[in-house]
Amino acid sequence: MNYLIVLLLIFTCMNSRAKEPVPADLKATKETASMFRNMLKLQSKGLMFGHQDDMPYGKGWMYEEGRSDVKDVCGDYPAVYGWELGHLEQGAAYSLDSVYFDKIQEGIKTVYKRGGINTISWHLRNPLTEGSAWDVSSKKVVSSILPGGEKHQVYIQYLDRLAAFMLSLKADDGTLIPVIFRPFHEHTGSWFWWGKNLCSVEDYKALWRFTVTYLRDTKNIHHLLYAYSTDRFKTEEEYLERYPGDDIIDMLAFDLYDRGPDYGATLKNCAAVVSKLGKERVKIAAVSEAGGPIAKNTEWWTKVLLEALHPFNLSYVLVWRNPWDKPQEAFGPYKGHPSSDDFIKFYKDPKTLFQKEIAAKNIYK
Ligand code: BMA
Repeated sequence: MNYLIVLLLIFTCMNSRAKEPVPADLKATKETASMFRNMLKLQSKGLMFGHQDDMPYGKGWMYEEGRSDVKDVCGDYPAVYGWELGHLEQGAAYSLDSVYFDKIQEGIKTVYKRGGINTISWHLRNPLTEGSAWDVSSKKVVSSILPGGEKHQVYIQYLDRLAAFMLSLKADDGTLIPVIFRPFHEHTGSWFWWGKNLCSVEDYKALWRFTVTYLRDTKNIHHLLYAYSTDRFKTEEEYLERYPGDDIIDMLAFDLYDRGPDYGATLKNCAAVVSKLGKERVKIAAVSEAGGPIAKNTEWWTKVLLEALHPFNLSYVLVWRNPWDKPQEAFGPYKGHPSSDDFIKFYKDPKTLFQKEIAAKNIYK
């Protein structure tokens, strides 16, 4: 009998291992697969806090080693760090937000050492007109860069530069550092050249599929998790209208900024949809960008953001940057900010997770 029980136990263990969630890229590196699995697991433990460009600059400072506006306020770093690669595609030395790409490389490595999570956005220039990501003067941009299009080779060059950057993200021992890559975001709006009114559903999906296939199969890149990230939406159907497929996406996310009194309800509705879909499709669910009027509503952190997201099992909420040169745009707290006391409450709430707690979870193992 004992023999049978042991066999049964072995079988059950093997079976449950076989069912462990895996990233869409079946060749994902070990560390990337661990990050995916652990991020999913962590969703039921708490909501990670993220901040865009937390490391390179903050309110009134740039490149101060170890500094972070978030840490200046609550004593801990964010768990998730957002980075921006716009202008890398042109071979520039620094991003559209004036951060040197070698600083981003170094920073990503530091975050990995700290045990935090890196996520990358890409406001890439318009490859047809050579304008910015916000140049919506032509509806032909997406079709022009797909295979057979007149600007396909330009886009290939963009991707080659992106690939070289991704492949340079290595730890001291040569391990490729897993990152969440979030291109073509807010496509349910029409302010970027890849937006809703600027390309067809088919072309948007084809853009995603071409990009991921090229990076994975031609460039042999297997340390990325891919995030699909809309702007505000009302229904599941609307959310999924341009979804390129479970075989290339790992994270279901949305961006939502507080622009008025309906924010809490809208945030709740969007969070409910992505957490439900994430559960059904075994994908990470997150709020990939957020921001509120924290200077005016000094209790925004607990009374608006946390209040709305508390009921859900989401991976993280990332608030946008604190530009060193545009104080009116600061979405994170900083030393002396009127919302600091409330941010400390938000930090101390058992629901939120910051760097120290995440480091203890060893998410890359
Ligand atoms: C936007 C603004 C811009 C910035 C861009 C890319 O939301 O913050 O100033 O250049 O993101 O980070």
